Amino acid sequence: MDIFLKQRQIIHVDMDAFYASVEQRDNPNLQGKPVVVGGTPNSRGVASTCSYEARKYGIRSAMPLAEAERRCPQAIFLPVDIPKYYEVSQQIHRIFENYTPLVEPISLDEAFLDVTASLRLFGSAQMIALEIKNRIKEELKLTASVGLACNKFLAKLASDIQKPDGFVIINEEEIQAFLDPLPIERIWGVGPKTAEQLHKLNIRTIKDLKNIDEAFLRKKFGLSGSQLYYLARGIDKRPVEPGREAKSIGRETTFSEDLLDRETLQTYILGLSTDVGRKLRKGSFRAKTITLKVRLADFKTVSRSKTLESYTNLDQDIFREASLLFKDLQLKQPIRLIGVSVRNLTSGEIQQSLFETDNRDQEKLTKTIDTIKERFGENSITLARLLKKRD
Ligand code: TTP
Ligand code: MG
Repeated sequence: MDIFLKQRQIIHVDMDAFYASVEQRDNPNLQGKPVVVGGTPNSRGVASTCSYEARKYGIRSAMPLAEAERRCPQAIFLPVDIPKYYEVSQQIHRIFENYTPLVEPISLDEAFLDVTASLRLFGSAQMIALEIKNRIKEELKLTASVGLACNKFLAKLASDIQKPDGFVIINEEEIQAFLDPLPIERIWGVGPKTAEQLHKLNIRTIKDLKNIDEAFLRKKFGLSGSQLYYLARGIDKRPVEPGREAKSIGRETTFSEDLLDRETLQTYILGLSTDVGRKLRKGSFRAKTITLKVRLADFKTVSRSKTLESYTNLDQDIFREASLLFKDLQLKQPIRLIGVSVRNLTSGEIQQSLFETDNRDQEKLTKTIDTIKERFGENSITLARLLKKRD
C-alpha cells in the first residue's frame, strides 16, 4: 500500500450530545438533568438529541418525543435552536483553523482534520488532538470526543468508541486488534441490508469479514464489496476534503393529527419549500437535488429525490419538484410527517432559469419578499395559499 497514505494523521472531532450540551451550558438549571431537544412531548415530533443523563432512560435521537416522555417523565423538553448551535459550530471551526486548513465539516458538530502537514509546526498529531479537545473545553465550556488515526474510517471509530469526553488514538500496530472484535455494523457504509446479507454468510465481526476474499465480496456487493475488503483491514484512502459546505438544507413538520387531505398536504409542501428556499438564499446557496420525505401513520418512511439540470434557489422550483414527487408517490394512507430538503449545493451566483423564460421576474419578486421579511419579520408577508394553514 501507498506508504504516504499509511502515514497520514487524521483527527475526527464529534461534540458530545451537541444541542443538549449547548443548552445545559447556557442554563445551569439544566445541568446534570435529563434534557431532550426537539420540542414539546405533545407535539408528535421526534428528539433531535438528548443529554447523556436522558440516555440512561433509553432516549435516543429520532425517538418520538411522546415515547421519550414515557421513558422519562421528569425530562426537560426544549425546542431546537439551530442559529445558536450554528454559532457554536463556527466557534469550534475557528479553533480547528489554527491547526490546519484541511478541515472537512460533516455536520454542525463533527469534522475531520488532516494534520499531516502541521506536525512540524505543532510537534505531534497527539498534541494537536489534545490541544483541540482542551481548547473546546476551556474556551467553549463543552466536551468533544476526539479520535486520531491514519485515515478517516479509523479516526471516526476512535472518536466514537469512548464517548462522551473520549480521546482515543489508534496507532498503526494496534489497527487490526482494534478492528477485529467490532461488529460489521461499525464499518462505514454497512447499513441494515448489507449487515443482514453478511449475517446470512455468518459474518458478524470484522475478523469474520477478513476471512472472505475480495473477489467474492465484489461479486456479491459490487464496488462496495471491495470497500468492505479494504475497510476490514483498516485501509481507507478517502482524502479530507476541505471547504465542503453543509451537505443539505431541509425543513420538516410533524402534524398534530395524521393527514389525508392531498390539498392540505400540498399547502404544507408549499410552506416547507418556501422555508427551504429562504434558507438557501440566506446562505447564498443554490441546490440541484430536491428531496421529499413522507412518514406514514405506521412510521414507515419513504423519500424520493429529483436532480435538476441546473441549480436553483427559488421557492417555486423547489415546490414544483417536491409537489410532483409527492403526486408520484400516490400514497393512500394518512401521513404523519412531511419534509422537503435540498442537497447538491453550490455557493455563489449562478443565474439560470429553470422552467420559465421570465424567471428573472420571479427572482426579483423573491428578493423583494426576502427584504420585506428581513425588515418586518418572517410572518410579515406570505403567499395567500399559506394563510389558511398558518391560521
Ligand atoms: P450526533 O453527533 O449524532 O449526536 P450528539 O452530538 O447529540 O450526541 P453524541 O455525538 O454524543 O452521540 O448529532 C449531532 C447533532 O445533530 C445532535 O446534537 C442533534 C442533531 N441531530 C438531529 O437533529 N437528528 C438526528 O437524528 C441526529 C442523530 C442528530
Ligand atoms: Mg455529536
